Amino acid sequence: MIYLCGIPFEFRRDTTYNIKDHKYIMSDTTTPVPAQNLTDGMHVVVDTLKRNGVKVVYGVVGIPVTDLARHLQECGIRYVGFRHEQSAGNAAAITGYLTQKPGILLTVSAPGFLNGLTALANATINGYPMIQISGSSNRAIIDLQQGDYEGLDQMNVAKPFCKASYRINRPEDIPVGIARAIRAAVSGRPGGVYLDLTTALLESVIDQDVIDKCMFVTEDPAPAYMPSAQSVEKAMGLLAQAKHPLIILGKGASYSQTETDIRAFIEKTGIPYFPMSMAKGLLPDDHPQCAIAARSFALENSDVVMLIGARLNWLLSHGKGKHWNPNVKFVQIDIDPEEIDSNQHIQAPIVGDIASSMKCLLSALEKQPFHADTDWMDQIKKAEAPNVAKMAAKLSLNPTPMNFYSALNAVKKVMDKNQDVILVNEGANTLDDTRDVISMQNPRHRLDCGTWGVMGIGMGFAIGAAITTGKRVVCIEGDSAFGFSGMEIETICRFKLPVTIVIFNNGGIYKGDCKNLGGGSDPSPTTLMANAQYDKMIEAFGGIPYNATTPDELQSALEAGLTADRPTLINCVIDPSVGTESGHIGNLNPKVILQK
Ligand code: ADP
Ligand code: TZD
Ligand code: MG
Repeated sequence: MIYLCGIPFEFRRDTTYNIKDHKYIMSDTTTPVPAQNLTDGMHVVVDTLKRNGVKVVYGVVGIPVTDLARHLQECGIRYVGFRHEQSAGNAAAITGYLTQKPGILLTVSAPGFLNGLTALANATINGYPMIQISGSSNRAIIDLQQGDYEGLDQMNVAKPFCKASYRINRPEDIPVGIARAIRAAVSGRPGGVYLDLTTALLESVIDQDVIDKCMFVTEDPAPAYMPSAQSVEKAMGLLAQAKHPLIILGKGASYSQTETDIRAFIEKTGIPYFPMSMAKGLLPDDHPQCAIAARSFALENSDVVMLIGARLNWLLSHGKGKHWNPNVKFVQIDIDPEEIDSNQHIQAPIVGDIASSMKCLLSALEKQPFHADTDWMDQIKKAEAPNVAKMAAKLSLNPTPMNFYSALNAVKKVMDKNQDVILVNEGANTLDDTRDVISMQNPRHRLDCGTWGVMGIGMGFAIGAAITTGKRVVCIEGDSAFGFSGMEIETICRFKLPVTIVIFNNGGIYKGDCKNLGGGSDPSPTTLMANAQYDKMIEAFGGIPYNATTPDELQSALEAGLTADRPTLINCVIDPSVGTESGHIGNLNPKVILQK
């Protein structure tokens, strides 16, 4: 430090590549700059995130981002430290889904980055906006593959797994780099973005005046995308003429937070609808036009299906096959023009954001009202009746040990009285049966494995949802599914989050009573420990443990969990013999002829 006229001055340092040391280094320039006017890349990153409205960052620290996390806290951004980057990434992804703003994941270089990448890819596949910000090591050494500490060409590795992958190399590019990341994450179809911050960038020193001149906040990062008037008109014509119209709501509709207009359109047209898994609750599941209990009948018999934020992917058997009327015509509202015709010919595409599109549809309906034939709704209700009776019969049984349905019957009693609780759900049977049994009454209250059917979202989603909404969260977890993110119960306890975890412990992946076909003493590929006491795990961190072997015990443990002042974990003992291989999607397994 030097003093000129009593004012402390420092030499400004710029990032340059030093050939002798094979390193990016800070080289002193000859221009003295007042020390109070200097800043560094790390502070500029934090400042830019704050100005862009980032409230929470999820991550795991280490070289070179530990101080970055400290500065986040220092400037009032909440930092939630996890035990594994994948869970932190899942928390960021679900924050994006719930808020329409990108959730932020912070990771260290190479292995930390890769641990987070699964969550980034999952976010991209599902349309959750998030940004994975990762520290990275020395570019010169990485590019020549000379073996740096945690060296990896992260920006290029990330590219196939996200919407966009950027690296910021100069501190004056930080505002524009973060703006590009935010826009890429939330505009169009939302998704994951990777942002690479080198150590050299984080420690680069720059005049605050220079930064002030290039600093800005993104304006309207997800602009409205109006559909064309002709596309709306064509869709309305098709729907008005349909004898058996049907609306399918997907998680794009939930994401768009357009439930009021969607409900108005459904009620004014009298068209039956059903929600995809995470769209449950967008309209209450007990809505009189909800056809969820007659899903197959509705699909087989509909002549015009309108998809609102739902893709014709494997979850809808690609819009063809025995589940579909072969002559069905489609209306599809989607923000992504490339989604149209991706599986089936879409006769009436509406390319636009759902909020704008629903407004246009409602005003078209005002001008030319129509109402679906009420006989069609009656047919659906008739088709529903035997399915509802079948489910009631399943729920009424009380076997020992519990099966999925008797356990879920107990969960249902509690959830029906606590409709504002957010439900996180993963597993195979545990996923499918919970979706069928537990009705949702509020939008964005059911968070699950999504498009990939991925295991491991449980604790990350629970933490992200609890932090973002402040609401209580109940996780219904298969025993295998829980294992993927189970260590995060320490994070849940450390942050004192209102989370209750119910583990459906049937001792295995799908079921717990499978045999080793080789006859040896090793457990079978699907076997886990049926006698595992998962409840003991939460005791280690000061949470409240429960063990439930009957529906009554489960019900009272869950009720207690929902009013407890600490996180709770219920080990729910399920008969190891009752699960179905792969839950409801066993048909996707390769068909081979078993020898035994
Ligand atoms: P689900 O699994 O519930 O069927 P998908 O994730 O397959 O839902 O589909 C969601 C669709 O919604 C995606 O094709 C996506 O492009 C679209 N989408 C997401 N947000 C919007 C929005 N705001 N406006 C229009 N379409 C959207
Ligand atoms: N790994 C990842 C990341 N995702 C996956 N979907 C799987 C593996 C394969 N898998 C499923 O598709 S479901 C499942 C696995 C391992 C677990 C099912 O067992 P569970 O649930 O205990 O969670 P049930 O109730 O016993 O069926
Ligand atoms: Mg299981």
